[in-house]
Amino acid sequence: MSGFPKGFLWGGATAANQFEGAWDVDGKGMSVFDISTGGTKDTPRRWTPVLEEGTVYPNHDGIDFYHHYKEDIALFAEMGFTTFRMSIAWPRIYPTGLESEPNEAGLAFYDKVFDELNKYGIEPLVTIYHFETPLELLKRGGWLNREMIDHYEKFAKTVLDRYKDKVKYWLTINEINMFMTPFGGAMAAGIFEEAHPDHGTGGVLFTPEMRYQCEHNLLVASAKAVAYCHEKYPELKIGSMVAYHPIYPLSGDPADQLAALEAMEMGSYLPSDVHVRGKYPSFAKAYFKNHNIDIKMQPGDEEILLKGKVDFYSFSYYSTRAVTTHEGEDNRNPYLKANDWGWQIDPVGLRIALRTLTDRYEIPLFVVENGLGALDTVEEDGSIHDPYRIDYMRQHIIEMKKAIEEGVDLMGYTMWGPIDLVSAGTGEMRKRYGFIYVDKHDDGTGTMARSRKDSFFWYQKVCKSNGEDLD
Ligand code: BGP
Repeated sequence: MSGFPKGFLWGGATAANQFEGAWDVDGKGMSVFDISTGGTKDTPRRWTPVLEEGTVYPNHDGIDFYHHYKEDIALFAEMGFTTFRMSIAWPRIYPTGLESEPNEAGLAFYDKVFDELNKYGIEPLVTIYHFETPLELLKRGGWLNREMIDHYEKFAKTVLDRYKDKVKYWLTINEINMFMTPFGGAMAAGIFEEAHPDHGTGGVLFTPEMRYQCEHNLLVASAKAVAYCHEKYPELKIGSMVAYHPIYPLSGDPADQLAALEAMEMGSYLPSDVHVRGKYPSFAKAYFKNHNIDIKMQPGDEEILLKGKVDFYSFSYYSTRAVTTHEGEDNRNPYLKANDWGWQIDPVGLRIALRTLTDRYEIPLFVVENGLGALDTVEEDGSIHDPYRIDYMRQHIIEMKKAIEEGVDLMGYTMWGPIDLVSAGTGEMRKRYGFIYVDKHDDGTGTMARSRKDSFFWYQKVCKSNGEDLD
C-alpha cells in the first residue's frame, strides 16, 4: 500500500507576529499587528494608531517564542517534526522598512533559531513576509505605493543572502490573496476602518481598484524574490503561499455554478496563476476591463512576473464555503459541520483541492496551514483532552493520503499553530490550535508555561510513523 512518500515533511506552521512577542526588543520596529487590540469572533479588534495606556495588545508578548525558542523547538523535536514553518518579522530586520542597513540584532536572533532547528534535523520552511508590514511603510501608503516593491526586495535579498546555507525552503508572501479582502485593508494599505458591509460603515473604502493594485504590487514583489533566488541560489526551493478557499455552488443551478467559478477565479486563481504561470490569466484581464479597474503596471512588470515562477505551490486550507444566487437562501453547506467560529469543516474538500491544483499546475504542492481553532479546557490535574482536534487532523491527513495515492505530488504538511498563539483574524488567544498549550490569556495574564495536550502524543505517532499510524 502506498501512502506518504519517504522524506515527506511533517511539522507545524507559525508567524512571527503571532508568537514571538518581544515586540520592542533588540531594535525591532513596529508592525501593523503591534497596534491591534484583541477581539473575539463577535467583537472586532481595534487598530489604535496611538498605543493606549492599559489596553492589552496581544501580539506585543505573543507567547514569547523570542525567549522560549529552545524549549519550544525541543518540544517540536520530541513530536518528531522534520520541518518547521516560521516567518521573519520584517521590522526586526528593517525597523521602519526604510533603513539602508539591516538591524544586526534582529538577524542574529533568526541565526540562533535556525541553528537550533538544524541541531535536531528540522528543516526550516521560512515565509519571508507573513502580514508583518512595518507600520512606517503603511503610513506611506503600504502596497498602494509602488515603492513598497523596492522595500520588500531589499528585505527579501537580505534574508536570502544571510540564511541561504541554513534554510532550503522559502515562501515569498503569506496568503497573498488575503491582502485583497476587507481584513487585508489594514496590512496592505493602512486602511483600518473600512466602509464595508461586513465591517460597519464610516471608514475609508478599500475599493476593488485599490485591492487589485495592492495585489499587483505584491505579485511583482514576490516575483522579484523568486527571480533573485533562482539566479543566485538555484539549489534553494522557493514557493508561493495562497489562502485556498474552495467555493462550492450550493445547487446544480448553472447560475450557482458560474457564481462559484467566478469567486474562485478572482479569489484564489488570480494570484495562483500569476505565481505558477508567470502571467495574468485572461479572466482577470477581462474582469478588470469589464469593471473599469485600471491597474497601474510598469513596463517590465510582465517580464518580472514571467521570471518569477515558483518551484512549488503552497497553500493554507481550513474550510470550504458555498455560494448561491437564490435570494434568501442560506448559503451554509448543509452537509458540513462547523467549528465554534463558524468555519465549515471539510476534509474531503482538501482532497478535491489537491487534485484540482495538481490538474491545473502540475507542480509539487505543500499544505502549509490546516488545523482547528477551538476552546480548550485545562483539567484540574493540568491535562488537556482535545479529541476534536485529533479528529479534525486525522480526517484531513486521511484525505491527503488518498490524494497522494491518486497522483498528487505533495511535499509536506505543516499544520497551523503547533503551539497556541494569537489569532490572526481576531487577535484572541482563546482560539487555540496547538498540540502544546500555552498559559497565556486574553486579558494579558498567564505564566507562559507550556504543556502537552493529548493531541501532542497523537501527532508524535503520526510524524514518527510517516502518517501510517493515525489512531
Ligand atoms: C491564516 C493565517 C495565519 C493564521 C490562520 C488561522 O489566514 O495565515 O496567520 O492565523 O489563518 O486564522 P485565525 O488565526 O484567524 O484563526
